[in-house]
Amino acid sequence: MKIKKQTMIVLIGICLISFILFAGCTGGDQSASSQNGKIIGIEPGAGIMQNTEDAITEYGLDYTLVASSSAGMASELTKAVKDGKWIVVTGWTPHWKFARFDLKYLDDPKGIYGGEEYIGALARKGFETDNKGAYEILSRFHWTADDMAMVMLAIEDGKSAEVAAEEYVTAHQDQVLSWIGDVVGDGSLIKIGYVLWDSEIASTNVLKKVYEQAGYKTQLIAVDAGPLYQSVSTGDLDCTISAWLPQTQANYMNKYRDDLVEVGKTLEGAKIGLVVPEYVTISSIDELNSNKDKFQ
Ligand code: PBE
Repeated sequence: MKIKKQTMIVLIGICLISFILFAGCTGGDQSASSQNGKIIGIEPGAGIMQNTEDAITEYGLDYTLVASSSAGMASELTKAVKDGKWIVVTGWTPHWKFARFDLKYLDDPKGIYGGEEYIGALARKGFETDNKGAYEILSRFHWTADDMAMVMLAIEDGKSAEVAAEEYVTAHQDQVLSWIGDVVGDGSLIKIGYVLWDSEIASTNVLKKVYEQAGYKTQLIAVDAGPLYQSVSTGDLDCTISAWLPQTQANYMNKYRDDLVEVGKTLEGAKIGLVVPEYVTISSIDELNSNKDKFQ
């Protein structure tokens, strides 16, 4: 009887342990198959992050947007491409990644990411009257995606932003002089705000060189997109050429439009969206859910 009792206890124990293990395994399996896919993003304040949250809602994506930075996203992409792994990132053009890797945008049938974007120049109210010459240069600053790509690639190849911008300005004096026109700077300080996106690091450093050639002093101030719009609207910053519109930063623009000046377009034909390597065999955001296991 005694032995039987012990055997019973052992048997019940084994059953219990097996049950716990089995349930654990099944639970584990369930969570693996219901695990969200990952979209590699950049810093939370960027317009493209808001657009991507909207895309997740509108398309009902079983994906988590992972916050990172412009540089972090690029290094994740570089790693994945090296290993031939599937990856989806928040991407934009102009950007050197399209020159470095074979990439494509996923179709966006709902149009969440807008169509063609432009990069705008914004100024504080009063900048034009306080510093007419500097405002005029800003209003004439206009170049192409290819121009910008030259500077971005030079930086990506290892040059400092300052040197890459200097070389661009030296090699494109006709263009630079067309921006400067007959403005003779009075040595005053222009405070230029920007966000540390590769595209804006390139453009803002060029603008800085142009202002310096025209006879101004400059200060570059790197901030997130939200504080950037806010600081231009309060007048703490004179200007910026980091505005992606009409869609990317619509949230910020809607909030601050009345308190700042839209000076003009510095570049047309920009684009944002979800970007994957060419070897990823889907072509639309609609196909992300059925392939989420490959994007984990
Ligand atoms: N970007 C690059 C920015 C603008 C430039 C697309 C990351 C954004 O606000 O999302």
